Amino acid sequence: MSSKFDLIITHADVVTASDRFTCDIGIRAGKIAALGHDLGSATETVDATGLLVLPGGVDAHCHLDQPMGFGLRMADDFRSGSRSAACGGTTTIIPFAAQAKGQSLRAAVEDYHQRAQGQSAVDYAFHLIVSDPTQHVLDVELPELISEGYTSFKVYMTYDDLKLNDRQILDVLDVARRTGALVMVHAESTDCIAWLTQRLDAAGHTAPKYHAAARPELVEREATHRAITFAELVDVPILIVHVSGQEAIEQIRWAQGRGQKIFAETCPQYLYLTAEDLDQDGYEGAKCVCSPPPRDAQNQEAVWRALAGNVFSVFSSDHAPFSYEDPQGKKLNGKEQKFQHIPNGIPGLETRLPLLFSGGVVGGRINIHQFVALTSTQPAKLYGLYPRKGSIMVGADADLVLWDPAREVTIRNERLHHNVDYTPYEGTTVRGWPMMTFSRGRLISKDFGFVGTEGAGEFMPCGKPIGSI
Ligand code: DUC
Ligand code: ZN
Ligand code: ZN
Repeated sequence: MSSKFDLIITHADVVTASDRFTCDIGIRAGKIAALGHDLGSATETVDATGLLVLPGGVDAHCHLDQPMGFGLRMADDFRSGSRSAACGGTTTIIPFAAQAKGQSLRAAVEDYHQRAQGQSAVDYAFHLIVSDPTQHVLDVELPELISEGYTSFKVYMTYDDLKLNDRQILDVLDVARRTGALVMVHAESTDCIAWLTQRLDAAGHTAPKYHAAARPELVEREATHRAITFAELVDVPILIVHVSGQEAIEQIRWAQGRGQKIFAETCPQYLYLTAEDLDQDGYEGAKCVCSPPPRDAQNQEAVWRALAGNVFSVFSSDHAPFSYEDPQGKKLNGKEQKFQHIPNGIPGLETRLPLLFSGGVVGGRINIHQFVALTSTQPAKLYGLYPRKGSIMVGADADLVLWDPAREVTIRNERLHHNVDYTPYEGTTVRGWPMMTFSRGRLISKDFGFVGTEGAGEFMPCGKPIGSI
């Protein structure tokens, strides 16, 4: 093999989940081929002086072009979503192939592949959403799909079109125990939400701010505890997604303290938004409607503390893109909706890394290795993509971010690359931004601009999870 590299990144201040060292990075055929000094010649050289070099971000919870029903449409497909990811320093996305009730899981996966095929600028894998665990799904489809590389799936404890009952959750957990797959749980108590929603509606409390009142912390706490109990009963690890605050964290800490393998994820909205953001003039609060809802400043601090204390393994965006001025989005059918009919979700693929870096690393709450672990290494491990993704080592994909830790940026939607007409973080100033992003050695974003190729991203089957708390 010739010693010539396709690309050498020189003076790289490399930061991984465990190490920091300075070297040159030699890249050949999309892989990291050498880490060292005086690597010889290359077709192209990039000088990384003054920048950190991080493994590309892995956003393990985002929704793109997910079939919705109810006249709703996600604003981002794989093209715009992956563009936005690239410009935010994320080189791997894991959205969801969602089974509709009555649909075969296999059909949902095939449909989702068609939506992704030839569209994504970054590499991608799929989680499954299991909404209809028939005997055939449990005995045949799910085990087959797991063996083909769809090794994680989400179950919902709320949302009428997606939720499973307790018995169904146990059955699905049992498949995970037998196959080694990882179940992600959306933990909110559906009956409590329905009961509260009815009372609020009857009292005429229908504005966006009542979304938070319909889903108080105890709703999340109860479901989190129930999910943990089910996992103990079945004897299987689970991952609780989008944890919003103190009460759910207490349940997770308790279970982890007892030696149970309970993994957890949180998201930028629980660090930067509060329920007050739902209480803006007019209907503007709809822009921040997501579930679980943002809480308050004390809960934000609780989430920061839990990040620092390694209660969380994963930091994802939960990008669920619905435009504000869209009759298929937040203003469904062209009208301001009662809170219970506002589509849940906010955009966040592009702002995930800067928000955590700025508040966490610059803010002195987590160290830089925790930042890399939460945003790249641990999701890659838990979802079976490591070591191809999630680290900087010889043989890994050359997915790299050249990160300027001093760059101050005021977030403006007009500078983002998603297809959503707002960002909930408009006007927020952060420090730290990805200045160059490489996907398998190809430059895909530079100086706030997308320079990649839609369709160059590849689908990756996932292996079994590796991870510890
Ligand atoms: N909540 C979810 O459960 N999924 C998508 C977005 C949201 O807010
Ligand atoms: Zn969810
Ligand atoms: Zn989600």
